[in-house]
Amino acid sequence: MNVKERYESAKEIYAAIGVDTDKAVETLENIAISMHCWQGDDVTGFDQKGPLTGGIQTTGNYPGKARTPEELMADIDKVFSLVPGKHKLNLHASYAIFEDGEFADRDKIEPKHFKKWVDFAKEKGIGLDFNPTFFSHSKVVDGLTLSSPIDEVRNFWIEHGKACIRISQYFAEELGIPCAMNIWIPDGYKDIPADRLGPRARFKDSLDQILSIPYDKSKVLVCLESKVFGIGLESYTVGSSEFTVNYAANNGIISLMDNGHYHPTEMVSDKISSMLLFNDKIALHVTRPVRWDSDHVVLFDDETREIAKEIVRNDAIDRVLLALDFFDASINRISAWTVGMRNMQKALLYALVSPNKRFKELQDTNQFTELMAMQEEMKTYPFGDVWDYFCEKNNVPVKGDWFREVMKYEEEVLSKRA
Ligand code: RNT
Ligand code: ZN
Repeated sequence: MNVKERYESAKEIYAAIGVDTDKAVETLENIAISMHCWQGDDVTGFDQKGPLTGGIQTTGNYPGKARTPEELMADIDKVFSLVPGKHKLNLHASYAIFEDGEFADRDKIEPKHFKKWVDFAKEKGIGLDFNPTFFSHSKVVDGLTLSSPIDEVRNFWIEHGKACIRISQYFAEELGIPCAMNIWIPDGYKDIPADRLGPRARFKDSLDQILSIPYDKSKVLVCLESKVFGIGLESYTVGSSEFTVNYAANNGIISLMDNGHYHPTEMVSDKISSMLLFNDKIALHVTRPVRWDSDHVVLFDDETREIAKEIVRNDAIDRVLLALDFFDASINRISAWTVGMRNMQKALLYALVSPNKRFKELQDTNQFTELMAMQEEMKTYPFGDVWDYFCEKNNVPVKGDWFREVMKYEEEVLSKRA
């Protein structure tokens, strides 16, 4: 049986439990995931030569990492050719492109330093998202940025934040697609602080100042990402969950939850419903924490599926800004990206072909025996046939065929990068 025939058979099997697979496929086609540019070069960026700092880390030295904007764009292009549907590209400020010896520090970057990215996005017909880069820079003093007690340091980063809002609005205006701009700062302390309030008060004031510049809120969707700890910042982080959720709620911006940023048994999938009840929009960084915020590649695993279910069955597809955030330098980076993107889509499709209404009814009528039985049965439904059809319909390789393309690209392109 070919892909289409297998799909037709699967469609009948799903229809028998009231699931419309055609509709699921169509819905998935319209979900754009924001793909992070930083998987391609281990979060290095182009604006400075120093190491990755900020309590995050890439490990591994698989050959072939992108060294220039051209290489990174080519790699992203390759990934997009292997991932079904149309998505967004998520940039960091550190990926500014300077030409002819020109340089602007983070407090002085302008839209023109991202023109090449805009041209790239226009060519692909995709939107851009953005992130100020509050790490990997000499102005991060004693591990602090927007919460620094040193005025000069704090002001530098406030100017950076403002510059990034202007760049985000430029993206939105050029591309006609709103730009999500996510603020995450690494600020924190390795050991028990003597003052927990002061840094948070300074962070709050810094955010107020950044957001005080005029900008179009329908074009720039400012998000704020929390974190529980970082490497070398084990005892205290300024931008904790309580801080960011409260700040966002009180200032009309969007809370961003990264599922690597909580205690290991705390699940983002369980937080989504509460956040949806009190917010028009929420944002996510989907990643895979292994024992800590290790940013492993997103798999088709329980938590990814559970996150997808919460988005789909709560009718929140249009209210959740969905982005990926991982960086694995130990494997082929094109493959890492492709696996993560396709898995996020698989998780969404899996949720879309679940009889969600029926399951809710079972819960509300206390039929937990049947609920468990049915949910387990779903796991061996012909989901793969629907996924394969989705890939074929969207003109990307079916099953593992994409991997051959990656190997060919490795041989022809990546292996030539000395
Ligand atoms: C760090 C945060 C943040 C970064 C990226 C590079 O823990 O998750 O989102 O990973 O901005
Ligand atoms: Zn993140």
